Order: sequence, then structure tokens, then C-alpha cells
Amino acid sequence: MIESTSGRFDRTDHALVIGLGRSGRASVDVLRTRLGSVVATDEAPPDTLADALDELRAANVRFIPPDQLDAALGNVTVAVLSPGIPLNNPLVRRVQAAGIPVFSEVEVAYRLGKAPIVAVTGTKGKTTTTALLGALFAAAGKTVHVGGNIGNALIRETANAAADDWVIAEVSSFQLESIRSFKPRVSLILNITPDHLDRYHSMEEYAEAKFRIFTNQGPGDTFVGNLDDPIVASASEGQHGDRVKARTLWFSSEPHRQSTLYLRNQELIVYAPPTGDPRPVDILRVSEIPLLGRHNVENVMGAVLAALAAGLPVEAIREGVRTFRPLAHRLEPVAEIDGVQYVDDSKATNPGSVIAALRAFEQRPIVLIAGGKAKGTDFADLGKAISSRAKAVVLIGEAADDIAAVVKRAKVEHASSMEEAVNRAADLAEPGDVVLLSPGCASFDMFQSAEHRGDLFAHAVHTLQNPVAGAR
Ligand code: UMA
Ligand code: ADP
Repeated sequence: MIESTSGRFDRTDHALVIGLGRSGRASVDVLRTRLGSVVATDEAPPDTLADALDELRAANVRFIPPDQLDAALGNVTVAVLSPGIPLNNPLVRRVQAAGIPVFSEVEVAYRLGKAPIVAVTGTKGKTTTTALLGALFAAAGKTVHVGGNIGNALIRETANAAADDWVIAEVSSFQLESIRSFKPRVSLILNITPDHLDRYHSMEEYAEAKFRIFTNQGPGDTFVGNLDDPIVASASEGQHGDRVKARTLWFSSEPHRQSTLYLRNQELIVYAPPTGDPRPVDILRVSEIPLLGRHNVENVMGAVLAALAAGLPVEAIREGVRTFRPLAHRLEPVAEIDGVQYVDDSKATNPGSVIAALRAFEQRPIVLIAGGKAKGTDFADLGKAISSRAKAVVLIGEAADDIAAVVKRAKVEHASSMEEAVNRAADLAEPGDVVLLSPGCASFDMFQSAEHRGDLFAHAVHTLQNPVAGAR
């Protein structure tokens, strides 16, 4: 059987890389010098793959068009799958039917690496928390490599890391679906709220993909979870109670008996060591966190507890949090014009992250810009949050009517471009208000990406501020 002898990812393996985006191209690059051979395929029309095909030619790696794949599979021992391609994709099924094991790039990254991994997942907050963990490890003087769903493929980071370095991996449910032995030293689940229900049949199936992060961990590893999130907390309860084999550490916003890290009086993060000296240690005041919103307090607690689990000293952790800066497109202040604050939260691509953003501005009236391409999620809770927190909402994109239908109190307007949305919002806002782009949907109906959407928002805001310079 090919399955039993392949997957060592050395000269004995011949790989098919499926997908030629960031993940696939990094896989080609890392594997072509280590394996017996590498070929690649992608289902996009060849004219849209020009750059990738140039890269393959320069690397002497053969591109196999999907319709010629079957003939090429005889020489292939392993397939490396990009996260955007689901396991039930017909091309992937063809590869599996030929007896070729399919591994996610994250799994291959794990097999190639020597350094311990801290892996972060959750519906929202992954990138912020992953970047923060990178900063905490750097503040502690460690050589740290940060990669995965955050943007740069994990395979490059693990392949370059020495045994005494650390790797911080942001892992999505898509990447976790096809892991087999991926075993982080520390795993962290921040939250599990509705998202990607266009890829998963149910919340249970989505949560199962997330829970794979701790599946291979053993007693020498640590699982860190958010006790306040009912789905995350269920990981070690009920019929699934014995699933987590790793030491389990919880964080929560209240001083629960089970929590190793908690908030005292909602203002101080406290560490209650699970073993050894039982005296609690004050870590940091909430007011020292340089990020907006209670959700970021949760992200910080997750990062702090994972860093403590990895053995980082408290002082380096404090310093790393205090000097961390907000990432672009995540509650990022863009400008203040005539007393109105404009905030780019374009990375809010599900309803839960918009609700978190609306809560972050408790004192100020909000004009929200929302909408885009929905992902099978229900908008009822979002509608309630908009009705109670926003004075007006300007809706864009395919989901505009679905969101309008659930907004009961706020004024609702529609716009057909980002520029029009920003102009409408500026007209609706008064001094002291916040204009918040927090769409709650994917961007692909109107924009190339969430980053592109945020950049156009910022451009439209700067045009309001300075019409001549903005128009250039
Ligand atoms: N493709 C096919 N068939 C398909 C789908 C895609 O052949 O059915 C091909 C496309 O033509 C394209 C390539 O696959 O050439 C794209 O692969 P990909 O969608 O996996 O995208 P990458 O550029 O490789 O980026 C991936 C992650 N993308 C997804 O999970 C969708 C990136 O996460 C990640 O940063 C990158 O690997 C490096 O690790 C992005 C993302 O949107 C940010 N993630 C989702 C999220 O955060 O919600 C999970
Ligand atoms: P992810 O990588 O999981 O998408 P990011 O850190 O990039 O998470 O943040 C994406 C969006 O989600 C931003 O709008 C951000 O404000 C919001 N967000 C961040 N952390 C949380 C959280 N813990 N709960 C809800 N929303 C969050």
C-alpha cells in the first residue's frame, strides 16, 4: 500500500501539490529540493495562473492540468492540499481514489519541522493572537517563526526553524481538516461561533474541525481554552470528556475554580498557577492592553496563558503585551474628521466579530457600514446588536437585504460602492460618533479581499478629509 510507505517527505516521496496560491507555491518551493520529485495542479483557468506557472517553470516543476491528472498519478506517492480546497472536491477525490494519501500543507509543515509549535485557532481573533504570541516570544528573547493562516505558509516557517526555536502557527478549520499527526506543544482555541457554514453542514461539523487541533496532543503538551465559550468549554465535557489528552488550562473573564487565568473585578488579569506555588500572580491591568474591545482582552488572555504554558517569564509577557500595536483592518483607527472617528474593521467577516466591534464603542453612537458576501450564517443576533448599538447602518453587497430584514431600530440606508457608503455614513454621523466599517461578511462580491475593502474605505475617508489629494 502506498499509504504505509509514503508521507516521510524525503527523497522516497513524489508529491502532487494541489492548488497554486500562497500555500501551494510555498509547498512547491520547500519540497522540490527535499523530495524525489514534485508536480503541481490547479483548477483555475490557466490564464489566471500566469505568475504561478512562471514560478513553476523557473523551478523546473511540471504543471499538470486537471484533465491530464489521472495519467500522471502513477508516479505520485503523496498529495499536498491547499486549505481553500475542501476534501470533498472531485479532483481531490480522484487523487484519493488512486490510493494517494492527501495531507494538508500544515501537516506536511509539521512533519518537516523540528521546533515546537504553539498553534492558535478560533473563529475570530486568530491573527491578532498569533501575532501577539510572536511578540511575546520575541520579547522573551526567543527565535520565533510566525506563519500559517496569518498569510505566510507554515511550511516555510517550520522548514527554516531550528530545534530550539519556536513556531507560532495560526491554523484555520480548513487547515485542520486534513491533518493526521500534527501535534502542537501548546494548542489554543479562542472561540467557536458561526462561520464558514457554506463549507460545513453544521456547527458540530465546524467545531469538530477546530477540535482537531488537540487530537494528537499527549500529556506532555498543553491545551489552552476559553472557558467562557460554551462550545470550546464542551471540548472536555460530557461524552467527549476524555478527548483532550493534553494538560488543559482554561482562561475566563470570571475567577472560576477551573480557570488558571482570569479577570479580577473585570480589570486585572490574574494567573493562578495550576501546580507548585499556589499563590496567584498579578499579570497585567486591562487598561494596559493597547487594543480596543473586550474581545481583545480574551485574545490577550489566550496568548498570555499559552505563553505561560510554554514557559515564558511573566515580565517578558507583560512587556510584549504593553508594546503590541493593533493590526491593520482590525478595529484600526483611520482618521478623525469633524469630531467623527472612522474605524476600519474590514477583517470582521462574520456576524460575531461585528457584534464584538459594536461592543467596543460602548460610549459612542455608531454609524455602521456592513454587508458583503454571506457565508451561510444567520443574521438574527447581528440584527439585535445593530438595533441596540448603532444609530444607523449603511448596507452594501449581496447580503444587504438579509441584514436590512433583521434591523429593527437603526436607520437603514443602502450603497452600491464603498465610496458611496462612506459618503452616506459621513452625512449620517455627528461629532462624537464613530463610523465603523465592520461588514460581517466576506468581501468577494465587490472587492478582491478584505484588505482591499479596508483600503478602499480608508481611501474614501481620506478623500472626505482632503478631496483633492484623495481623488489623485
Ligand atoms: N483552487 C482550486 N480548487 C478549488 C479551490 C481553489 O484549484 O476548489 C486553487 C485556486 O485556483 C488557487 C489556489 O487553489 O490557485 C488557492 O488556494 P487557497 O484557497 O488555499 O489559498 P492560498 O492562497 O493558498 O491561501 C491559503 C489560505 N486560504 C484559505 O484558507 C482560503 C490563506 O488563508 C492562508 O493565509 C495561506 O494559505 C497561507 O497559509 C486566508 C483565508 O481566507 C487568509 N483563510 C480563511 C479565513 O481566515 O477565514 C480560512
Ligand atoms: P481571525 O484571524 O480569526 O480572522 P483577527 O485577529 O484577524 O481574527 O480579527 C478579525 C476580526 O475579528 C476583526 O474584526 C477583529 O476585530 C475581530 N475579532 C478579533 N478577536 C475577536 C474575538 N475574540 N471575538 C470576536 N471578534 C474578534
